[in-house]
Amino acid sequence: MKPSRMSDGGGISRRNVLIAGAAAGALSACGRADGRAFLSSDTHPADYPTVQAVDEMARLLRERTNGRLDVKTYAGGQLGSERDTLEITVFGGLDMNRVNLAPLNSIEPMTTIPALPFLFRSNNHMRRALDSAVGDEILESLTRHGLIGLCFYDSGDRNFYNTKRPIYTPADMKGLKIRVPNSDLYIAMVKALGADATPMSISEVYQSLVQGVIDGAENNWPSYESGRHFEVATYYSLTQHVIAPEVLVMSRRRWDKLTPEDQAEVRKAARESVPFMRTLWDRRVDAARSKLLAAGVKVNEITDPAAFAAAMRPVWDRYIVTDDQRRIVQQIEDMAEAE
Ligand code: GTR
Repeated sequence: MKPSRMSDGGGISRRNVLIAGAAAGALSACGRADGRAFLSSDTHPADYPTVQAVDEMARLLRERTNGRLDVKTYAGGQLGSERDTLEITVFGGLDMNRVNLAPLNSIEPMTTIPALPFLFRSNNHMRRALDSAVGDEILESLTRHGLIGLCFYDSGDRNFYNTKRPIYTPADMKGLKIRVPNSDLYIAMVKALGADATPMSISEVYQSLVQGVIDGAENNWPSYESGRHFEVATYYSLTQHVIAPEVLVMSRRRWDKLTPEDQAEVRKAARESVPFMRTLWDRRVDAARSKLLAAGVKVNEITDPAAFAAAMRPVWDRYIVTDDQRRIVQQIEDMAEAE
């Protein structure tokens, strides 16, 4: 496999070194007797389910270790984009990071699996698959890149939204400039529908929509709402093309310094924050949807989901190339959606 930008330790920008320095300063300021709270990053605001779930994990850790283990999250993208903060996490400037799988796609092929278009048949199917050995194997694949995969969180289904028109068929996508996360897989998905793909960090999307640099993007209801993208891009079309999860990772450098007992505590608390997150997530999706419908967002179902699936299918062949990937994809497809 090609060495990744992150795992080979190359390409770390001066800006990231500065951020890491600031992060380390913040860490020592936390001042625990035995060291410090784990410092974590999240692009979402403090009230978002991913941030709340890591807060719940922190609460469990404090409770079980008498406050010896703790997590402090810097929310709202304060420490930088997902791609930049992941790089910092790999070399140990940050202890933990909650990101989507998209920015990991370029470093580890196994992470592209859950981001394949129309792979999961429902949110339930995604939850079942990732709760099984399949999920463990994908998390484990991160270890060779300097990251410990602790757990997956929900991210619901992603839908296209834009400033121009409702999307009913793949032909309606033609010529639209669509923002995607920094992932070749996402670029290929959007191109397969005949649109232009513009990768950028989510923090730049609102301004880019206002300025007309892009016509639209794709995301779940809660991100469409919390980033205020709906104020500008008022057409939200329910393509549900991807149900890729979020992931919580820890820096392997920090992990290796923990005792096996503390590692077990961290894993356990992370896993136990998952059902908590799912409850918050379901509520948040409902709340975001109701709020945006009331705000006048123009929502539409797509005419023929199979047409979108067929147009995006070549992406599978391009990104599913190893035997391990094929085996996992097959296991997911064979899995029933519910017990
Ligand atoms: C959100 C996800 C973020 C980020 C964002 C994006 O759904 O929660 O972690 O990946 O999408 O599109 O950049």
